[in-house]
Amino acid sequence: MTDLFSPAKFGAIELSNRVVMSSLTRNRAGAGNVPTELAVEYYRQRASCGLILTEATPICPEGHGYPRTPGIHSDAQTAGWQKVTSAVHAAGGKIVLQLWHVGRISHPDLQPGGVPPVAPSAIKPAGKVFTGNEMKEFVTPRALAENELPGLVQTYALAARHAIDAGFDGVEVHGGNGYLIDQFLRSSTNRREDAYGGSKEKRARLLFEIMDAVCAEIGNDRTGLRLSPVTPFNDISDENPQETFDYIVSQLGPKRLAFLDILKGTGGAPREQWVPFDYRQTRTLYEGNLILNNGYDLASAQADIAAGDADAIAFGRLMLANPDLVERFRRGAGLNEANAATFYMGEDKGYIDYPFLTA
Ligand code: 8OZ
Repeated sequence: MTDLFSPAKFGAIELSNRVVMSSLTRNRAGAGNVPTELAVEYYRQRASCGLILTEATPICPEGHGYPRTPGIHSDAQTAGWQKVTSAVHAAGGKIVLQLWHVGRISHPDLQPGGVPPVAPSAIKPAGKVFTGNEMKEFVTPRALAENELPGLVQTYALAARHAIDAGFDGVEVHGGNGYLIDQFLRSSTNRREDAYGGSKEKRARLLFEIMDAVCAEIGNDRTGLRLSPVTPFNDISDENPQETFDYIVSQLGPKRLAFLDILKGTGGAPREQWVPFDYRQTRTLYEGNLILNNGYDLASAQADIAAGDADAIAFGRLMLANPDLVERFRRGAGLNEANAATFYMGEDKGYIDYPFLTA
């Protein structure tokens, strides 16, 4: 029977179990946004899960919107990631790099040349952004011109190539959580009147071009995608999420990606506040390996795997706080609590010092 501890094959990537480490932003990169030795240790400690999805990693300088997020656009960053992938592989794990561009979720203080960030449309997000020193109001982004989009697509493909050069088993394109690709997908942030805005087909066009370019560069069997149909995180929404995302996932099947990774619900908000969305419909419409994420524990993860609703389950807080989560699950052992005060920024504390089981 398929259970959480059984192996899986996602395209060219072989997982020893179906416990996935979710992508987690930790804001601990070193100078030049290069992953540090601490990152090597952090990921090495978690190599016993079936698959590690790295923290979101900007594909270009304009893709940054938070301090100390490691990139994949310089040689030094690629070399830094190489140390991470070597350590994870030596420990028997698999690791995929999450490719990220924040779009409008940035600030001139975080942009090369101090210019406004880019987005599908010039719509300012509500709220504030941490620039490294202080919280500042978001600004109105600059709408990307249609003739800039082929270059953006190629930037994703180049970053995917750098990821393979750095030894990753594959990449996950970050198409969720209100960042650039999601800003194109969802109607509240995309008011374009060209071939990349308007109907769901046009809003999804950039995503499909990016997926095709990345697949052509590194292989569909090493390419995954993260989507989050209903999270309002980063001031985003869609007029009809079920229709938009049913269309998207039905078009993705034939691309034969390694996996699709869906963030259910709204991120941190309680289940009662989730915008209704039928994830079983996603399962039916998407022909391929499906990772589900958000708020799972051992029992609910086993239940969804046993019911065939997902092929693997991704854990965020639990993987953050329990480097040996798989072993703890196997034994039914107690779990460390995650300390939210050390999620973002800082150094080793709350990063590489969560204890393993001792016996
Ligand atoms: C939390 C803080 C900063 C970034 C995401 C990359 O939600 C993120 C993120 C989450 O995908």
